[in-house]
Amino acid sequence: VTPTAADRMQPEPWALQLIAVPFHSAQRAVGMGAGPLALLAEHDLAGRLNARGYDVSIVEIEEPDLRDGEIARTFEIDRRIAGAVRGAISAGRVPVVLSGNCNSSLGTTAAIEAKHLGVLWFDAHADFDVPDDNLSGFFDVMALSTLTGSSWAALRRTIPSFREVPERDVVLVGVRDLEPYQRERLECSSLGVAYGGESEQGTLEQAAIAHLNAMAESIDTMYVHLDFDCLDDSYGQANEFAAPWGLTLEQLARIVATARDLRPVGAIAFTAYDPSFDTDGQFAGVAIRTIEEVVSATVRPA
Ligand SMILES: [Mn+2]
Repeated sequence: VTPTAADRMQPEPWALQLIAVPFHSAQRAVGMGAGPLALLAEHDLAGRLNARGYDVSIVEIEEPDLRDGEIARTFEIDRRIAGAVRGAISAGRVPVVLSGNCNSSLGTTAAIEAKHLGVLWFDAHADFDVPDDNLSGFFDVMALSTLTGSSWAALRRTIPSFREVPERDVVLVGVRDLEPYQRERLECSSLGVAYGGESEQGTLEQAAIAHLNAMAESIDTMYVHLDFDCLDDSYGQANEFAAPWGLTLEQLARIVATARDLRPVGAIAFTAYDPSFDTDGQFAGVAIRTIEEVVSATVRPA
């Protein structure tokens, strides 16, 4: 597969479009929904990227009608994300989504121009529940199963040009905080999984790279999705679900660089930073560094 589609869509690869999606369970600025706003307003993310040579523009997704139900609002947010991502791409900017929740991936991937899109997804969790086995009632635990076509069939198709990504075209890295039913669902799937966890510390990176190499055969463009809780909790607490035995920044940088060398990156997302669990502000600095490293590994300034 030749990576021409993405070459065409990145005429000015130093121009970024930050797309703020400040929602948690479709509520604005609540919990993880406050993360994108804090990174932009309090930690000057745009200024930091500017200083690295990027031309940065920011848009924020507006809050949907609060009279609608949570799930209706969630899909409306995703339809709006798809519009913002499409706008960024036609303006020659690489979309960088800052989202409270991981379901932003549904809108973002819908708008990426690619014949065969692959997904590199970093997360401590699988986000792979389906409505029939989910116990938490937390919609976002179904983000990846919706993206891969196992959940919410009618609603996901309301996102313009949404396409299901085949499970074999997804590499999930750092997943480790799993209920037994969730681990079983992963093991029965075709996702390329590089598990985190104590006994996987020595093999995680190798496994991720092997899965990436296999996935590259069938895709032409990559979407990179990073839930901040993929990182080891020694960096601080990204959100209420932070877990030990996660990725180091060095591992993350090497995996992302491998991905970039294999296929062009069409869009990037950073999700799930909850400032209310980062009481000393330690994780905010880590989040900014993570974004700087992943962006500079994937989007090269001129
Ligand atoms: Mn997640």
